[in-house]
Amino acid sequence: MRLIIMGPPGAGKGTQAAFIAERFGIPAISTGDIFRANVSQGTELGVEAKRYMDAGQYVPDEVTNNMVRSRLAEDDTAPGFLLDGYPRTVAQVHELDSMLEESGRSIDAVVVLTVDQDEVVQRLLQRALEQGRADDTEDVIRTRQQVYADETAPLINVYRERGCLVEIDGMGQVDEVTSRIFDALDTTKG
Ligand code: B4P
Repeated sequence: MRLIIMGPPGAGKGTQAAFIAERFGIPAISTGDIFRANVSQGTELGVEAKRYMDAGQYVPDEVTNNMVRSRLAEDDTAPGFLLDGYPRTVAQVHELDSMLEESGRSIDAVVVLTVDQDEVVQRLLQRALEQGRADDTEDVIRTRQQVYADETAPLINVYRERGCLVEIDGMGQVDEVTSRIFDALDTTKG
């Protein structure tokens, strides 16, 4: 399975990505996690990414695309992969298309989690208490939501037109959402 999971900040992408990856035996590749790992290791990439992440803005496409290109070249992606949080812009969609075309691969399904905006702000404020992420303050969360609406929401139509969109209600308990995703993906696989 080659999958993408999308949704606004706090929709539960990272949470559900772990379950999907385990179920299908594929790596979950989270661009947010890779950036955070670089930030905590103080790499050049981390220093650059941190400036954008702390402000709730997207890291420039070129930086993100190069990072994903080298990750998708690793051997563990041969049986499939789940991209969590990538692509996030139309330019990233085009770049991903060419990366996949070069390696003779394609995406099977794009899972989109739909959620209530105010509810997810509460989730993220709760995460701020538990994990202390720098981009989980209320102001930055609202900025991230706006950036998502402007830059990423239009991608839903791109994948709908390609016939691979799987829309999932992301509200409710974590395990309820997981079941909805598994049911939908089982149907998709036929
Ligand atoms: P991400 O790490 O992708 O951040 P996110 O949108 O907050 O999603 P995350 O996966 O962490 O949270 P989730 O919804 O699972 O990106 C962070 C930043 O990195 C971006 O703002 C950007 O700067 C940069 N970046 C990443 N990718 C990029 C790209 N492609 N291009 C440019 N820049 C990029 O979960 C949120 C919380 O909700 C968790 O605490 C979870 O426990 C909780 N939760 C989940 N499901 C729940 C449920 N059903 N009920 C209650 N709580 C739930």
